[in-house]
Order: sequence, then structure tokens, then C-alpha cells
Amino acid sequence: MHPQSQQDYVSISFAGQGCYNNNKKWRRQSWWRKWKQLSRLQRSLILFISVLLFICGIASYPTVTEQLRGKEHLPTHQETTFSKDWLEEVREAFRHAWKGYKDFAWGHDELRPMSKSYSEWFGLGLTLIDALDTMWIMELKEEFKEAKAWVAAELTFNKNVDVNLFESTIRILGGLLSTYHLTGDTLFLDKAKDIGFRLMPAFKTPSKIPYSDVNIGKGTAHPPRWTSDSTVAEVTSIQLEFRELSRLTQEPQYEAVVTDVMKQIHKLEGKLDGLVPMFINTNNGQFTHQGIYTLGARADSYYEYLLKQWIQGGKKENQLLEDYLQAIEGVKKNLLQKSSPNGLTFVGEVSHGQFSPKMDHLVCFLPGTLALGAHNGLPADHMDLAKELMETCYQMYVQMETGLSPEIVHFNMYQGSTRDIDVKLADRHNLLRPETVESLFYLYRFTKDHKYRNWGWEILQNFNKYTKVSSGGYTSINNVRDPDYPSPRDKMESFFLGETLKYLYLLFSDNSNLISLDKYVFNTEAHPLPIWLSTV
Ligand code: DMJ
Repeated sequence: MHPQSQQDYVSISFAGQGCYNNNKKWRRQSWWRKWKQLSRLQRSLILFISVLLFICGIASYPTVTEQLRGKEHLPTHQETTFSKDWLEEVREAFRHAWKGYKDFAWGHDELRPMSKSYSEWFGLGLTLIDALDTMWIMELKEEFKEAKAWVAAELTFNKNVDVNLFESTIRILGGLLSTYHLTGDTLFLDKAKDIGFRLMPAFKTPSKIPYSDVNIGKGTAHPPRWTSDSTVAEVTSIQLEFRELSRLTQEPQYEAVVTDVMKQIHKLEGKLDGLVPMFINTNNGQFTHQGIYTLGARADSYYEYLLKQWIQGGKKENQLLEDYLQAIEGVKKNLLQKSSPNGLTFVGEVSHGQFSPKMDHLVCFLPGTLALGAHNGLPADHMDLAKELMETCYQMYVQMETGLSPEIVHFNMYQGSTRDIDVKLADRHNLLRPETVESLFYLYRFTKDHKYRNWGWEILQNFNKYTKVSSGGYTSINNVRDPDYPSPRDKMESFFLGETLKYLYLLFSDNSNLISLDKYVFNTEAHPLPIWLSTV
């Protein structure tokens, strides 16, 4: 007699050929019989291989593993293909912004596009001057011509007005100097000399740390009414412009006053691993309100100008480089953290020894600056960090309902958080700031990775969707989380034309020689100034 199992085997094989279809019950039984015919070793082996295959399958499927680890998906950009029309679209955005300015705010500081009026800050045609070199770069010849005519006929600095030293240096002096370099037209150099000379009284202080405000008509200067302090970023982010003014005029006084500030700050006590406090006293030259360290408001461009002065001067001034490298190490040691659940790298703040996961949109200048440093021979890990922070800055846009970043975000750091980014009610505004698109421009120039252009394109689309005013101009908004009513603030900042649109244009331009980063260094208001000893 054949053992039972062998009979079954034959009958299954035979019967299987004719009765296979639809008889599920029979099929299950026959597989079970087959399974039982196997030896224990064979069964264990099959079980082991199946479990192994299951685990490998799960592990190689990223979506599933992410979910198992409790991660969410980060929003990513829609797949878009770069087209030359993007460049034209930025020019179109500029023309629209310019139309609003021309129709309702001509010759004044800033457009109020909703009320079709203007606001005055210094009364010096701030938007027009800030936008001059953007028009030149975008080849908007008609617009440039009419703006130049206004500068020639109307712009005078012989006015009894208080101006902020930093803001007028980066926007007006910087704008005029760069326009002179791009055009070769001495009208702009003469105006630059005039404003530069009129700003000099700011440096007549007991400590030689400049006051925040100057009356350019009277030649007097003073600190704000409530304090004798100046902001650290303000007194350390006027150097590129004053140094260039000295080089052009052959008058050493401009460079001397700003270099003195850098030397004093280099020696000061009160830094945290190269990170500086936010205020400095104009009487005794010491840091005040110590204990808060940030890469955001009131400190940001100190770090930017350390690197950029070193580049401007032909990479010879070692003290600037040392301070920059030390500060970046200080950032890594004290301010860098990862968010939960998605592990976004961000730059927080330290307040009296306590870490705070708060990051200003202003900090988004940092990816670009780090990338610029790496391009100039600084450590390659600066570029790695630049890329990580660039992703974070992009997420600050794409995670908002309007696709536009708020002014300030807070990152979640605790396991179990369901989202990486929180925004407080008071921080939901967007002022059309440039820092993220500025960094996208640098990252694209150095890596040629198209995702950076796609991200910039999305941001431009969202500016058009939520901030464009039909009668002309763009407006800051109050609430990036409400796409139905982002709540216009009725103000177009001059840096939207001076910086935001310029960096978007350069991001989409295929011509790397258009403001080559080996020949020019951008000041903190996006005005390109020549790198000395280069062949510009
Ligand atoms: C600009 O005036 C400059 O970029 C400055 O360094 C920071 N603030 C604005 C733009 O956000």
C-alpha cells in the first residue's frame, strides 16, 4: 500500500488539472495537504524565507517605513519644467509693481497699493533708488530711463530729515554705487558721494560706534530717543558700501570709520563662541542686553558681512575670515537643532542659556551665505548645511496655506509632535521679504539643481496669487494661513523691487555671467558691488 500522503499527492496532481477553477474550498484543502507532506525542516525553511522577504519588502518601501517610524510626508514641490517664460514672468511682476509705484507713489518712499497712496520714511524716493539696478539687470530700459531722469532732476539729500544710518546705507548708498558700476554713469557716483559724506556725522560718538540716526541736512546724529544703544547688525552691515566709497573716491575716511567698528567688535567680550549679542552702547562701546544670541533680527547681517567683506577685499583680511568661521562653529554648537517629526534642520535662538526653537524668516539668508563661503574655498560641510537649511526655509513656505512664509516660525522638537512648524498668531505676516529666494539663487548658481528654480517659481506664483493688487503693486499681508483672506497690509516694501524680484530674475536666468559671483558681492540689500582686484 502506498502511504496516504502519496495517494493524495497523485490525486491532487491529477484532479487539479480538471477541477481547478472556482473550487476554492477544495483548493485550500489540497494546499494544506501539500504543506503537511513537507518535512519539518522544509516547513521551517519556507517560513523563515517568507518572513525574511516580508521584512525586506517593508524596509525597502520608504513610505511604509516612514509611517512605522511615525513620520509624516513633507510637502514637496509640484513637478514643473523650467521655461524661459519664468524670466519674463518676473519682469512682468516687476512692471506691475513699478506701475503701482509710478501711478500712486512716484518719487516717494513706499507704495501703499490698496489705498493707492504712499508712505514716507526718509522722503528720498527709497523704492525708486532701491529698484534702479534691478531695472538695469532686467533690461527694463524705459523704466530705467524715467527713474534716472528723476534722480537727475529731483533727488536731493540737502534735506532736514533724520535717516537711519543702516537703512540709508544699504538701500541708498548701496543702490547708487551698484548702479554706477553697472552703468558707468557718474550721475550715480556723484549722488553716492553726496549721501556718503552726509552720513559721516553718525560716527562722531564717544566710542566711535555709530549712532542709529543722522540728520543729513543739519549734519547732526543721535541715538533713538529711548536709549544710547545701537543695533549690532546695523553698525556691522555698512562696511561693504563705505569701503567701496573710499576705493572710488580715494578718500580713506569712509573705510576708516567702518573698519574701526569691526576691529572693536572683534576684540569685545560677551560673545558666545563667536556669536554676538544684539545691542552695543555708543558711549562705552560695550555689548548691552547680553545673553540673547540669534541669527535673526538685529544680528543677521553681522555674519553675512564678515564673509562678504573678506570676499570683497580679495580674501586677504584674515581676522574677518576667522570671526566668520568661529561664528559658524558657534551656530552649529549652540543654535542648530532638528525638528520633529521630519527632522528639519533649523537655527534657533539662545536666551540666557535657554534654547528657543524660534526662527525668523530673516535667518533664511544663511543658506546662501554658507554656500557662497563654500564656493570661495571654505569647508565643504558649509555647503551640506546650506542645503539642509534651504529645505527648511522652503518648508516654511510650502507648509503654509498660502504657500508664503510667515515672519517667524517655531519648530517642534518633541517626539510625538504631529507637525514640524508652528506659527503664533502675531507672527503670521509676510512682508514680501527676499531671504529665501536670495538663498535659492545662490544654491542654484552653485549646484545647478533645478529643484531650487522650481521652489522659486512656486513662491513667485504665490506672491502673484495672494499679494498682487490689481491696480498696481504688491502688498504685504497679515495672515499667510488664510488663503481666503490673507488680509492686505497696504504696503509694498522697497526691498521687494530691490531684492526679491532681482533674486528671482537671477535665479531663472541661464546667464551665470549676469552678475558673476566671482566678480561681484551683493550687499545685504542685493546691490552688487565689485570684488576688488577682479577684472570687472
Ligand atoms: C532688507 O532691508 C535687508 O535684506 C536687510 O538685511 C534685512 N531686511 C530687509 C529684507 O528683509
